[in-house]
Amino acid sequence: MVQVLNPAGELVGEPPELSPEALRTMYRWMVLGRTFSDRMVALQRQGRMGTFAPLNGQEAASVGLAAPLQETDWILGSYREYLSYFVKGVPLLAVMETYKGLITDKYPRPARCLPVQVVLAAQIHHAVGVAMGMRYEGEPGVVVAVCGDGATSEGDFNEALNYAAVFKAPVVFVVQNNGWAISTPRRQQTAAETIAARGPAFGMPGHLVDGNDLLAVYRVVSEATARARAGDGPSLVELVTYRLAAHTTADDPTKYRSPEEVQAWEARDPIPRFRSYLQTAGVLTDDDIPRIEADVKAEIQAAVETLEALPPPDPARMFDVVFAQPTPQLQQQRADLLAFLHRTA
Ligand SMILES: Cc1ncc(C[n+]2csc(CCOP(=O)(O)OP(=O)(O)O)c2C)c(N)n1
Repeated sequence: MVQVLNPAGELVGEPPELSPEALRTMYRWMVLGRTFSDRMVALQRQGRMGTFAPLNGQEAASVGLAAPLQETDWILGSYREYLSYFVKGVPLLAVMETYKGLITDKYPRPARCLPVQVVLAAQIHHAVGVAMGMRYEGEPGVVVAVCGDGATSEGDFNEALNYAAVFKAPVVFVVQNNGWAISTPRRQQTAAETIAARGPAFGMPGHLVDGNDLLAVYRVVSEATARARAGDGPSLVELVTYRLAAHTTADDPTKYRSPEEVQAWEARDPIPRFRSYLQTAGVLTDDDIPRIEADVKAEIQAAVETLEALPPPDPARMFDVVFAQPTPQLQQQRADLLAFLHRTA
């Protein structure tokens, strides 16, 4: 398993070359991810947000897989990848709108992220499609396709990896192995020793990485994207991490896992690990820590205020964003809804 920092934050491997500024920025992203996740859960509990998937515990994985990317690269992820999306340039508001059940138009094209996917592993196929499209168009860039351990059992995941390896698509497949797929433990997902071990069977390298070690994730994803960029084909990267919170706000994890298991992973929390390393290295001062915390809270608060000041959505719009050319059935449904709203106004 690739590791650069041990759980105590001590250097045990070769760190990637990063400036103090870049290290501080990545720390800030991790804190923002945790704070955002907690705030979204609180908003949901207050009836101000829809069902939400917290990412607590997966901040190193989420930041480390996105931070090495270039502007021309894409990330296609699931409902738990929003922190990677923020790093890539998607605004907080786009994700908040999505989880509130609104149709968002706030994904900036230069961020190169497709809207978060809920259908497990569907984004893995799309990622290979985007990568092949870029190759045909002669565009630079690689695609990072992200999913959970549960999604690796989908046919889509396996078909996409097979195709990508055969055609040397410029893709990096990243699996956030957070131990659980709702209540299904990782050991019931595959009889393979590791998910990474399945890479060579598809004809691509497989890397097993400590997903709670930001520097290890950064280094391995950098190497895998460099390989894809050079035309040498895809890689499979397994990030071993843990979902410290519930699957979603609709889940109660105490029904299927022990407090001891959770406590053992809390001791491997990625944020204190990285913070301790940065403090020892003199990159983060005692003043920086509360300043960053206050700063991310203010950024999130501003986004919440913008979200809650938005005018109510136009109900007809949901029919307009399905197809470029709406089908007759959709047009009929749209007309029926508008007539109903008019009658009952
Ligand atoms: C095709 C499909 N089947 C089932 C579901 C229901 N479902 C939503 S999340 C989930 C578990 C996914 O686990 P994993 O891939 O490990 O990702 P995690 O939620 O742990 O990040 C399931 C079964 C779905 N969204 N899509």
